[in-house]
Amino acid sequence: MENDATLTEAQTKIRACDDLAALRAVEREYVGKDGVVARLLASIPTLPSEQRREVGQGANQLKQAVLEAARARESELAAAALAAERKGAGFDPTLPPARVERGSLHPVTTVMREVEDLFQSMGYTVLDGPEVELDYYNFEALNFPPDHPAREEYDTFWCEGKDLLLRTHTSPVQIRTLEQHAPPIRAIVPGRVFRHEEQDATHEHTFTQVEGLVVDEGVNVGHLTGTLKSFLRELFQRDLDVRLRPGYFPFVEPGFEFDIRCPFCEGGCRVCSKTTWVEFCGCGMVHPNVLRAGGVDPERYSGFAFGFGLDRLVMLRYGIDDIRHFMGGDLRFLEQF
Ligand code: FA5
Repeated sequence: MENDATLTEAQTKIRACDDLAALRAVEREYVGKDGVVARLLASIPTLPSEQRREVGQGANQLKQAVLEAARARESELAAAALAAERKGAGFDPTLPPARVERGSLHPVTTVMREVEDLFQSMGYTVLDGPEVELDYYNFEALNFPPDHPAREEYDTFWCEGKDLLLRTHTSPVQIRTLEQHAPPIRAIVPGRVFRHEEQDATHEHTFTQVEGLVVDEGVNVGHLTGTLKSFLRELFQRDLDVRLRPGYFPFVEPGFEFDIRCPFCEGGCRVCSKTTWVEFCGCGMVHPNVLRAGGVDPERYSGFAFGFGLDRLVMLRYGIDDIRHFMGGDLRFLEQF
């Protein structure tokens, strides 16, 4: 009963408000920190226990009703303000709308999508894997036993507990893919990787790699080089000279470094450090131990894998001289794409 009278009083005051500031003041008076409702709730502990429940419920109902009335008045005020603005001389419906700023795709995203499209057109599936990875997938199942010196080449960000880490490459998804899919497998895995490295013009602590994995009967090195050459031809729209050098990665045997002839020069430039060759990726034939770790019989199946750094490819593509631009957040850089 008492609350009914309070509510009627509040509703009258609310309806009388002509602007938002007045409305907020009435709201505070009733439902604010020291308002009517707060005082009602604070009185509960002093009441006889049989009255407490009723008073509590009453206070909450009062609060809801006041808030509802305030919202309704707020809508009325907003509608009235709009109507007034439209009537006034200041409103010109023929003016163009305010310009909406539109962003653009990051160059790494653009090239990533192109790479995905190219591989999909060659029958590859695009897969994904976790960025926070287990030691098992990042190293052990890839044939890096504990304390193997090759682990040192991947300056790892460890999570607490030593079993979890930020993946240092996309290769752990090789094992995850072998575990989940039976051959024939033809997949690429683009994704972010992390290394605790000194940053410079070509090294970031967070960068993007694209892993490739093909496993089937009778796969050989010719398939590996043919695939990478076709991919690069499509990407650069011309044939580039390539070369294979021996390279060591515990999860491939034999392992190679795959270089491409510098797309920018003939006699040597800054991009290729005057050598005319640019390192493109690490690759090789999937090691039998890796196939076994993924539950695939190496007597029957063979495969190739490669992993390239997408950021460096994007740098080559657009002639970008410093990898740090990618995550620098400088709009003068980003707006050029
Ligand atoms: C690897 O990460 C192997 N997982 C690649 C691989 C896959 C080999 C499958 C065999 C089979 P590597 O550490 O060389 O290899 O890195 C591969 C590419 O990532 C490099 O060629 C380079 O383009 C890029 N990369 C490496 N470190 C950085 C860095 N700090 N910043 C930017 N790009 C980097």
